[in-house]
Amino acid sequence: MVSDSTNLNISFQPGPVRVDLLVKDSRGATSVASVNLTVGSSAPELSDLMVSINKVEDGVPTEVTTTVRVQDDDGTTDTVRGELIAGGTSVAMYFYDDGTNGDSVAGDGIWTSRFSWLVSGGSWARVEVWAIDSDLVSPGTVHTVPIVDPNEGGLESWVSSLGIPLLLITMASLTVAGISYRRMKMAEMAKDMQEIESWSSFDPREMDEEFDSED
Ligand SMILES: [Ca+2]
Repeated sequence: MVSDSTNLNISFQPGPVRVDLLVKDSRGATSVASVNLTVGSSAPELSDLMVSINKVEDGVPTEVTTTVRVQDDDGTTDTVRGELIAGGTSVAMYFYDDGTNGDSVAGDGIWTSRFSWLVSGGSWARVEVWAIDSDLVSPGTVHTVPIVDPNEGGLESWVSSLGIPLLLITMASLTVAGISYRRMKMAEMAKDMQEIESWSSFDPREMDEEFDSED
């Protein structure tokens, strides 16, 4: 006996369920009816897919931890799987929520996959994860990670390998331009000074001599 009211809200675990209805009238006569139901699993939902790295180097084995939160109302999700796809190849990912294989807390709904990634080719590594609850599969959730060339190492190293020398070259050429401008100015000033000096070297006695000779 679960209820004697006309309305009833009750949750069943997945599987076959039989509901018996007993009706008794005022004279005590009874009648029984039964309904058989099969209760399906609630569909699991995934959220908060997180990858421990924000880029991966091409051809360099990298230990990566991937976590995903699984919301399953009846708690019957038993399998969380994924795929790591990069450069046209696919690697199966296995997730755990039992406190092993990198999973920090058992049974907290955070499922973890930790293994060494080795990707080559292409510019993106794609992680797709889904949960399986008996015959139900959740929609996949996807995360992408850029693949970088280990020799270049992304934008920051581009800035330091090319950007900073470029900046130094620019500064150096501006300095050279500044120096030649100043040299030019100095040369002009020197010329002016020579001219002024030539005026000051004017000897009035020469004029006197000239006057004298004319006399
Ligand atoms: Ca966990």
